[in-house]
Amino acid sequence: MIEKTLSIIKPDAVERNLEDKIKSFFEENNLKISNIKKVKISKEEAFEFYKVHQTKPFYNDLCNYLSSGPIVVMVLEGENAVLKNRELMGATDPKNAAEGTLRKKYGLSIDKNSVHGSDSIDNGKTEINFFFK
Ligand code: IDP
Ligand code: MG
Repeated sequence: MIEKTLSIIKPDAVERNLEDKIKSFFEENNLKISNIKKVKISKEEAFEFYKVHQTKPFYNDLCNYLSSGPIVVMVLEGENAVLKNRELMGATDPKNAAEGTLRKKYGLSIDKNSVHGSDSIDNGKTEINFFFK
């Protein structure tokens, strides 16, 4: 099934100029970038975006981090895009990410793990709508 999912290139990766490499990696793996923009969000917006994590001990740091610098938000489209993107990203903690995944290649730590990806079709819709109204 052709799906859409939201991908974010997080501040650590934008700062290291990894934008083009990450975009090419998605395209080489048959995920089309159908919408893209670079933005800087406020801490309040980060709180809203990550509200599913509001009870977690790392919520405040996570929201500080996502709002700390420019990010690139993208809609990825393709066959099984949600799961495909999760596979290309790798595990949340780069230490556990499989060889060849984005987080293995570029992630610095569990918080500076370079990319975000929606974890379900429904959350993908909500997240796409958050950035591309
Ligand atoms: P995901 O990004 O792989 O979907 P989630 O569990 O949804 O992982 O967590 C969202 C983000 O919160 C992660 O990408 C990571 O940056 C951060 N995070 C998750 N778990 C921890 C933790 O235990 N300590 C610090 N940051 C965390
Ligand atoms: Mg998640």
